[in-house]
Amino acid sequence: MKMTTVPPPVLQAFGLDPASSLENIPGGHINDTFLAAGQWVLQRINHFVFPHPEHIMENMVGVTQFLREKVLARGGNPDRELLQVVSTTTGAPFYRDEQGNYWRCTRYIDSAASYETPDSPAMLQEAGRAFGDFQAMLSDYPADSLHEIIPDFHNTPVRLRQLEEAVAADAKGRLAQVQAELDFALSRREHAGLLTSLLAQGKLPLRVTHNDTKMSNILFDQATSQAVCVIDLDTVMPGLTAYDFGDSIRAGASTAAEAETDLSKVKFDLQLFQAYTRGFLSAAGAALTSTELDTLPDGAWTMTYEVGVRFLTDYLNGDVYFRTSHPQQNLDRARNQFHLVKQMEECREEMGRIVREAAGV
Ligand code: GN1
Ligand code: MG
Repeated sequence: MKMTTVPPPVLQAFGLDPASSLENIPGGHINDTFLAAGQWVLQRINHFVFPHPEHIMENMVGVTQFLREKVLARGGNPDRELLQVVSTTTGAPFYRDEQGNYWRCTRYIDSAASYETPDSPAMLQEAGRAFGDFQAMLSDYPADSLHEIIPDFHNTPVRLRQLEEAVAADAKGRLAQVQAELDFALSRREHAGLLTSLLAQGKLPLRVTHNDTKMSNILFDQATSQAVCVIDLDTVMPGLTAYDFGDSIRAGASTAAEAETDLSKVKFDLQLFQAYTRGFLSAAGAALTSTELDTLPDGAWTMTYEVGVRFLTDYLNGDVYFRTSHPQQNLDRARNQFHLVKQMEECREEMGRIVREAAGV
């Protein structure tokens, strides 16, 4: 259930005045986020989705400390360029309240904002640079020390099996309404396993990736329009470059947000694709293998298809995972994503050409 406020003991646990001003920060489908006293971001970690919030926080502390050294070494400002985990008064990275809810606190980064969709290709190129840089900086992070926060998070064939389980159960009697979307998803089964099978065959390297690289997980400096900070480190885990690249494309190279229900406004935009690709490869490209480069367009297709499958699954299950604000929202989201998938299929070759040109190969 969505929390509408922060209980005073939570504020006290982080050494904050229990009478601090509180503002809800909207966005995100999973956690509840608040700004306290204009300077602290308090988040309730959804522990239905994340069964081990303590593992998230261990990963987050490890990754931010590691990145801090890197940012300092290149003369950057870690207080602005990185999330900073604030400990409780007893030195813990999270607090568990009397109801069993897990809370964390980070410092608020001011004069910066996040966006659902880019205002311009240049903005998306900046987002690409920032996510590429994030991946490049973590290239020598000890991946074995990371907890796998959600097993099979981007294992698309597993996501498809979960959809089939939801179909078999039809817990809310919604199956009859989703036949077209279901046919769409199942008819693409073969392609769904492309990345996982290349990984299993040892043809793609496992890297430390962010795994939720949507446009809104970047803060842009309001004065300079530069991407200052990558946020939402909940799903930093070993993964494929194509996941991070692809998830950004699905969310950034569309002319409309994921919440748009008028599909005539939802267009996959190759100019935006090119902008993101240029930004991402300018920061991460040097390290990528040629197979990784070849699979970047497949990453875009796979991540868009996968989240569509997840929305559809959740619709059938009765909206138990993603927060919704209207009854058919998960079905609407699935339609929006499948609409993009279809368009991506029509420009697979052009996407490949753009990647090769941006990589200079
Ligand atoms: C969820 O909560 P949020 O919005 O950061 C989801 C992502 C999806 C995204 C779709 C842990 O992210 O995987 O791509 O919604 N996060 C989790 O908008 O499932
Ligand atoms: Mg997230």
